[in-house]
Amino acid sequence: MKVLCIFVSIVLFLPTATAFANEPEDTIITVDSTNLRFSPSSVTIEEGQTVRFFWSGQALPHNAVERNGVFDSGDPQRNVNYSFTFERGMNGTYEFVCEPHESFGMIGSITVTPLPPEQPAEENDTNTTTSIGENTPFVNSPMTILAIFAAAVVLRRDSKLVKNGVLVERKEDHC
Ligand SMILES: [Cu+2]
Repeated sequence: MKVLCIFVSIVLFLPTATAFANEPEDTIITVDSTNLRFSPSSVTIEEGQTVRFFWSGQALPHNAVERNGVFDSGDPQRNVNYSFTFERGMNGTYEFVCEPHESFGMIGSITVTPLPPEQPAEENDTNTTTSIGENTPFVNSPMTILAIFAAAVVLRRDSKLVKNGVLVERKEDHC
């Protein structure tokens, strides 16, 4: 029961905690001072992250078109603010060009790395107590430590209930 309590608490806290801690800024690609290059011209992001093509007041109109049509900022313009999010499963390398200036080498690439596979909840059920300590990538997050602390509080509250012999069934409802 204790193990279940810890497990449920962590599962409830963790998704929001990690999403908050790792929430990425958009990766911005603009045009450099030569007017004929993307800057940066190659970026690496993770699945789920967003690339934003952003420039304003350019001397020349530009666009960003992925070679296979995965994204397309539209007609070349001096002011562009166009975002594209690479969803889970879209890992790979994407080459894009500025159509009017492709022949001048205005080409870029985006490498999207895969996220680790989503773990089914049952996997952790039996050895949650030991895996908390060993799972260092998660423990790094302050929010995770908070979640574990919250789990400990829940745990203490539950054992009090058991000690007093009060409403064991309500304890289960709680968890
Ligand atoms: Cu261009």
